Amino acid sequence: MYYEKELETMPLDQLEALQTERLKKLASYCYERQPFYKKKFDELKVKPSDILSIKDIKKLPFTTKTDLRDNYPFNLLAVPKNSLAEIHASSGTTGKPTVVAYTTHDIKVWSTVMARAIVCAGGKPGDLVHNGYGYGLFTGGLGVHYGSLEGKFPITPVSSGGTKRQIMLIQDFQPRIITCTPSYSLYMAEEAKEMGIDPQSLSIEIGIFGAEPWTENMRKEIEAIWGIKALDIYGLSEIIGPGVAQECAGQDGLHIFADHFYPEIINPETGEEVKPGENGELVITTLTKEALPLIRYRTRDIVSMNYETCPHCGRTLPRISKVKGRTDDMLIIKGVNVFPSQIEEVLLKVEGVEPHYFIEVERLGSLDQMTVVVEVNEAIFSDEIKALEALEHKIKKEIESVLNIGVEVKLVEPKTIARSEGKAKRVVDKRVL
Ligand code: DLL
Repeated sequence: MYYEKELETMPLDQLEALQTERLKKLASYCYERQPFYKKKFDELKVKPSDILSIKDIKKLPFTTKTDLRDNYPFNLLAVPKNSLAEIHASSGTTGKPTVVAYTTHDIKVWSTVMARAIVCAGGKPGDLVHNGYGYGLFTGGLGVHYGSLEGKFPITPVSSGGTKRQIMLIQDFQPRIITCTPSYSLYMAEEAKEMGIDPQSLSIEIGIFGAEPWTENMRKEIEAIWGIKALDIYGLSEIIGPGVAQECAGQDGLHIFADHFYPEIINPETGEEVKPGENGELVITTLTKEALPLIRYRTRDIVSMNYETCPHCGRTLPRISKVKGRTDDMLIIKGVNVFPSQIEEVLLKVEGVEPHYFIEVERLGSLDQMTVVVEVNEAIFSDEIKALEALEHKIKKEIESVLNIGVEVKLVEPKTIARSEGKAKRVVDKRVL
């Protein structure tokens, strides 16, 4: 099933022609309406008329999160503030947030790509959506909301939190689709069990999970606990929100809606494009946005790209891999690059370990010390100390063989690690760097 069949299945040469046409328009649009881009183009001595094909995108400048911060709040707008429809802001961990703005046209694009995403995940018009993404400045809640209205999926705008109440509503309303972060879905399942309800007995068949990294092993856990198909959705506020890319039931990469969001994968150090299949930083150009279009935005997310037509669903829209990490959440421990996802992948293979963990990094003297804190299930926890120690040792060895550095592992009692209703915090870095 497709939402916009022609656009989702067009031959790649036609897609490229559409991207070229849109990029040419975009280059002029940004040059004329965003002084920030005029300045950048002029510095690089590139003019909109130099853009003759999508391949010429390489002539254009990159845009970074810092550029957005420097232009806070409205200096990057391409339209007057009074013609906006909606303004969001992405949570800044330090300093000011970054502003995300939409015209009515942009909201329509967002609604459409989100409707595509729900259909791509297996949604059929009429399916009830239980939306557990937070509403507010975070784009998760409203993005799914607009897509549901557009695609004619009745929606319950539950937002995040009030977990026991969410379970009651799922039981009573019987939605087919649930949307929330993968970590929140685990928390919900746990609360359901506490209420004496088996999550598998509930009506949910499809989960559309994203907004944070999650591994294949995490997917298996979630699918088993809920008895559902768990599909990955990717997006970021600066580009539009959720609905940039979506997995189909083939679970082999996320179809990126490349008629609206042009993807490039680059080596984050050199800025050069990497080959299909190689890992690199995802860079996105918004081909159709009006309020705040971005050219070659550096997402910092690490993915690889697959341009083959999907054998499962027939979409030609290229596929990005699951996000493997972020250039800025890569930990450098004792000089070795470590992504939290590598640790998650190992942990969730071990029998008796629960999908709740975090990674603590400290500096002891001049040495980095990484401790993986993970919950074990009741059965293991009530075992003898010896058995616990043996498990700790086993996990330590397995992580060390993947990372090639020494780590500490600390097993903790079930339900002692804080649960997340949104994006889970996996790393506590106590080093003063
Ligand atoms: O998280 C938008 C979103 C909402 C996507 C709901 C999917 C579902 P931000 O808060 O701006 O926007 O955070 C964007 O979150 O650059 C990634 O690092 C991360 N992220 C988003 N989706 C995924 C995913 C929303 N499926 C940042 N896998 C992005 C891994 C993801 N990381």
